[in-house]
Amino acid sequence: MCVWNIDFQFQSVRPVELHSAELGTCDNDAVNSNIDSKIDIVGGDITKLEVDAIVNAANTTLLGGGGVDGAIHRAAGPELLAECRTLGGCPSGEAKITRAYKLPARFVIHTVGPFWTGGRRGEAEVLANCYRNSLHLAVENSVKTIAFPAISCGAYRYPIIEAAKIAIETTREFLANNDRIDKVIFVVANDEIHAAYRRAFAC
Ligand code: AR6
Repeated sequence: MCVWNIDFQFQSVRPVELHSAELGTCDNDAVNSNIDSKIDIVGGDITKLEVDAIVNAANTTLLGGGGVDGAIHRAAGPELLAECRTLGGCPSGEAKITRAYKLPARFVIHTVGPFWTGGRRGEAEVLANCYRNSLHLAVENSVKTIAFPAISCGAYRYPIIEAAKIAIETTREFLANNDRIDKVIFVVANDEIHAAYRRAFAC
């Protein structure tokens, strides 16, 4: 049995009421407990995090948008858009990396989640690829600490419980096969998403 304490720091420019951390238990073995010690779930604004890389839930143009994409571009400044213009867009499920300019992070990894259309168009695989490809790109760039927003859970309308399962499962699988990432932080923007991640994390 493994036990963990979900690390819960709340820092947000738009405060949302979130419940305090809970102690969870699961029936997984010691292998999972080592992997899970590298995963944190925190509430707040991803643009504030001092990590090696933050992940952007972008669109295929990589030229900015609303939601977390808009927040990242606003906080990073216009040089981010200038670098994104050189990248030629990004297909869904893939990832591209840029510098982070005025952000406290060193890099932004831009990935494009699937737009939810009912689940029969490979949305789950595309979403899993976002996490996988972002983590691979992180390793290629010597990133040790990385923060993800809830990709596709806003404008792209992915069901949150399913998306949280994919985020946690894909990340665990990656960390089980690769020891070059020290910390993966899932940044949750509200109570509903926090609850979904907490549930997915509890096996
Ligand atoms: N920090 C952390 N999470 C955030 C922040 C923030 N500052 N702002 C929003 N979220 P969304 P998507 C959460 O819509 O569904 C854009 O226009 C938000 O509450 O940003 O993948 C792109 O250009 C939600 O839980 O991304 C695309 O066109 C999560 O981030 C499209 O939206 C993702 O919501 C992508 O849609």
